[in-house]
Amino acid sequence: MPRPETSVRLSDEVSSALAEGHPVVALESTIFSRMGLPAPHNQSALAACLDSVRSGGAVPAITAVVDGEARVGLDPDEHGRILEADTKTSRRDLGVAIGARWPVGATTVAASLRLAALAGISVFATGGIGGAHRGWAETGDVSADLGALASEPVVCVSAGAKAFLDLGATLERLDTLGVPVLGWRTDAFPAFYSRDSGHPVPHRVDDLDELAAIVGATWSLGHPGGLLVANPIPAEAEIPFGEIRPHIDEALGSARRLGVTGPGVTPWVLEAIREATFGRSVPANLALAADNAALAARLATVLAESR
Ligand code: PSU
Ligand code: MN
Repeated sequence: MPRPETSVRLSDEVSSALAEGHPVVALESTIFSRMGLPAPHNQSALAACLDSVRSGGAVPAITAVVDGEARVGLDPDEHGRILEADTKTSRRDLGVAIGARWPVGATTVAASLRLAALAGISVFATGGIGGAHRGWAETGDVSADLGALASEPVVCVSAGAKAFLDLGATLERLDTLGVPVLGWRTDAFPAFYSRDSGHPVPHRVDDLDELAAIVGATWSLGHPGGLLVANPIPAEAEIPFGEIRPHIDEALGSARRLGVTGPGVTPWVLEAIREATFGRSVPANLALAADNAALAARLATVLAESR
């Protein structure tokens, strides 16, 4: 069967920014949905990320499926659709979401990287990527985010990976897949709420021009996929790993006992951590997401200038 033309709808703002060579930063939508953060914090996170991208001089492009249409860049009156969304859409689900005309599909990192690549956007920001879950050797639960990073030519800025993963195995898998992992002003791979997971990053970068040069050099060598920029949570918002780790262990233990598996694990564990930290995990989550969006905007600006 002949493949039909790719159809991803870009907002007017995103489409003119790209045409004029202005910096654009793609954002996912799962973290802004009810599955990422409870209301009203999801709305605050969305506002903070949009604001960070704009303050950094770039145009934000939220990715999602809305009324069966793949979208890059949403109008403000559509933001409510994302905040209310309860259908997680990974890269494998995109064709289903469009073909079966889902009302709303909140895109994960994997799906967002695909839509960003189709739109021609080269910088993306999120909170933390998915990766190899603890016990992945038995369950096989390794996020499609990793495969997408390996094949979609987009730089992903994140605060490392989700804190409750097997971060050592996640880094090993990124190595196997050939994804460059760059620690932004850090030697340690961050663990979302915490600046140091205990695992080193393969490379540290301290300077924005150098970061842009590394991205340029990587792509000039024909690297088919993306790069991961690991940006630790701002120090003032951090919950140290030693402090959050027992809560993570507890949350994962109860998820297992209750039979929560697969894509359901993340929303469930995030909520359990929020309760265990008396809500402290929420401002931490907001701070790191906004900081990633700000760094992504600065990188997109330097990359746009160098083109
Ligand atoms: N990290 C968070 N909250 C989230 C996610 C990550 O703190 O909601 C989402 C992102 O959209 C990420 C997805 O791409 O979870 C990965 O899910 P899975 O492990 O099911 O692939
Ligand atoms: Mn999974």
